[in-house]
Amino acid sequence: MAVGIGEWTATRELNGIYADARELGLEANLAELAAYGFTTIPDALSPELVERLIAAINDSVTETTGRAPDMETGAGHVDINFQPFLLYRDPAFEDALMNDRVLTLIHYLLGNSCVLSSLSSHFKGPGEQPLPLHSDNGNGIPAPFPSWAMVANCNYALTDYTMDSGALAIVPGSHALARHPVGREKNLHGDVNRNAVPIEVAAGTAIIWHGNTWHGSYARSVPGVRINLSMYFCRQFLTPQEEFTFLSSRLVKEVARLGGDIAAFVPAPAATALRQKFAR
Ligand SMILES: O=C(O)CCC(=O)C(=O)O
Repeated sequence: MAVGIGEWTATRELNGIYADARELGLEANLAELAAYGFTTIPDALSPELVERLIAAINDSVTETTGRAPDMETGAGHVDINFQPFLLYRDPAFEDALMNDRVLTLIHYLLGNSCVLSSLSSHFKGPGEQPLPLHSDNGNGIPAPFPSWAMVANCNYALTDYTMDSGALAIVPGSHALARHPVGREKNLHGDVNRNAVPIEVAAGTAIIWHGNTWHGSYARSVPGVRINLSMYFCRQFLTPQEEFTFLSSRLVKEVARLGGDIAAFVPAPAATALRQKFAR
């Protein structure tokens, strides 16, 4: 029988998060996160939202590489084309972010005060370069890592993941090692790390991991493209990576009110809306 979750003072914040997880049917996911450092939620995104996200990411790829993606062959887009700063590009990204099941697991890992660090895509065409295994505790977090997560990641598969198609790779249990991989431990080709496993899942699946967990992705050896949406979260005291997060919205509004140029400080739709508001 499941325990009745009380107003326990020793686990004050966890009580509500655990209750949410139970209500959303996520208790097995909590066990997987604790034991293996990662978990998956099949059908986390509807097929319609997957399509909207792919269209918005393809627009970004077209803009940054100068070529529209060829979904059938992937020609012209070799290896990974990293697409950063997607949050403000299209409302589809906000819809993907506001996912109850994903956010409950992220809160379990990072606490309710966590913040979104970045929203990006690893858009991958055929090629030979895998993304080497790493922990997301980059950016100056030295080993030994704490056992609790400083950062956490949700990787939405927007196309089917198989090893050949360039799936995510994870080393189960590596969160407990509390350090970065070194030397051949990083390898996903040649002298490979034999503890790495391909996460073979259908489009629409969310893969969530503890920031200590070693992961990377295989090279795509077949025609076509593999597309993900990567939502990276961090504890409140770390600096987020997304554009504009270091700015005070009140200050930007004040500059706009006084007729100053705010183009460099907010996304284009927000700049237009603010200009219209203060032109009245
Ligand atoms: O899906 C991928 O290609 C790798 C994702 C990754 O390494 C990351 O988001 O940190």
